[in-house]
Amino acid sequence: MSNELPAKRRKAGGFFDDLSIHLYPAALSKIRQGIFERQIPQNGGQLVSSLPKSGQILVLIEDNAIEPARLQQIVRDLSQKHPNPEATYLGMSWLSKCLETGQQCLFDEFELKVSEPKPSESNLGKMTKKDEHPKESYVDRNRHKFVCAQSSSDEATSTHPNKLITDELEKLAGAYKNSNDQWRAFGYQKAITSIKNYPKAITNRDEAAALPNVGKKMADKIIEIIEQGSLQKVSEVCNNERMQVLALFNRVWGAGPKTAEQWFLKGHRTLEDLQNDDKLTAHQKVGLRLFHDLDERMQREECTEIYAHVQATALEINPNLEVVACGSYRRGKPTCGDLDILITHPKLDDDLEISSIFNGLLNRLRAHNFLTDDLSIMSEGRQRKYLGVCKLLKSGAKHRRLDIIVVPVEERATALMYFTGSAHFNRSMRLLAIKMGMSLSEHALVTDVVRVNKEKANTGTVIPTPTEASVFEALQLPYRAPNERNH
Ligand code: TTP
Ligand code: MG
Repeated sequence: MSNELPAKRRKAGGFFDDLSIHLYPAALSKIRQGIFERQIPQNGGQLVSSLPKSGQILVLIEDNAIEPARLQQIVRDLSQKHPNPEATYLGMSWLSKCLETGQQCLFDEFELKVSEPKPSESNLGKMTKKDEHPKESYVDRNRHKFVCAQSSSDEATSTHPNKLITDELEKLAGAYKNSNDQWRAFGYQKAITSIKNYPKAITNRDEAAALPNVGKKMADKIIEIIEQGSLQKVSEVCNNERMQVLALFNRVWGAGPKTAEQWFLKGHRTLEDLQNDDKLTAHQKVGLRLFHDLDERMQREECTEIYAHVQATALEINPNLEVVACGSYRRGKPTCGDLDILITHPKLDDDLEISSIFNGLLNRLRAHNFLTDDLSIMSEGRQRKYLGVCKLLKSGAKHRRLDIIVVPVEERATALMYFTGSAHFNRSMRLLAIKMGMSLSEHALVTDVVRVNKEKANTGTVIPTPTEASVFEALQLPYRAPNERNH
């Protein structure tokens, strides 16, 4: 407790609730430090002034305007001088993003991994034109480790030798995610990935504890699963009323862990209770009304029928349209949560024409009574996007989520990449692009982006990427077909 600032300064229920945070002072300006020291407790977090030897702690390190090599050095030194298996190192930009968005953002892309020192470490950093040793940059040496550099079919995912262990741990990770306990969910997820990547069946505690991201307590759990076939903690955590209600509420389309928690705190316990809540958003009302249909993943064959209907309707507008079913469908999954359809044509460049195709298609689908509920209709840059619900025109058909996006041809490949996913694959590719001094979005791959305080100070130069293969090529990655992107 001696590490903690007075409890009275902490506000319960904020988005940093339950997080113990240490602000590492190196490279952190006094002004930013002052702001963060006020904001963390105001939003429920606990500031810890020195690094504890054990226990969960988020160590935030300034990653703003700091040389990547220096940042790596700081993380490495810290982890050696203050070894704590439960410490998570994040860039300070995670904190800025949380404060900006008013929510606890995912740790994923902000995590600062501890890498082994390498002989040419002075060459760490972004690969830019100014790089003096471009042939051996940090990114070059580490590119193969990025998820987007690997085929998902290469991964030992479904049949790895420790599946019993990861299945059990995944139940806990899921329960923590549903209850907005991001920290625990993140810790379990990292351990699960590490176990999945281990090629042999784990047989003893030391072997388990030697795995990256597996601490002593996690190793004990692994041994319990090996010896007992299951983990007592799973039933303790998952079988209580709160967790079961949160798991149910998380399945309502339009609700996430935060909303689920708020509903629980209001006293709601069942879907009927929610129906009487007059504070539901329009999306949540649709999610609730169509709960049983939208909660179920569709069989691929049903997706094919929905796709065929949208495609045929679009081709009535213009037979040259390219209509691609993306998302999990394009990645070849046997079941899909929704259907994501991308539309363009080889000359589509005029904003009026983009809108006309978009509106014309929606009007036709509405006239067929195929679209039953609109969730959002938006413009994102030059792209037009529809999120809604459809139902096949046959008896017994169920309501299904449908997303349609119409894009100009110059954004075709990056939009196709984004909309095909998976989300994890996309995150990894965006991160690699950033490390290479570029920026990747559904709109374009851009180079020479200058960032000041993580904000883009210039918009950079768009790299022409007419095909998906050209996006991979520009990032110096081997091409991966959609069914290899199921990470
Ligand atoms: P989704 O339809 O949400 O995902 P999916 O099609 O992969 O899976 P599901 O079967 O559950 O529908 O989104 C479509 C794509 O959009 C997704 O594959 C990748 C991209 N995407 C992101 O990159 N980040 C995100 O947070 C989301 C929600 C989607
Ligand atoms: Mg989808």
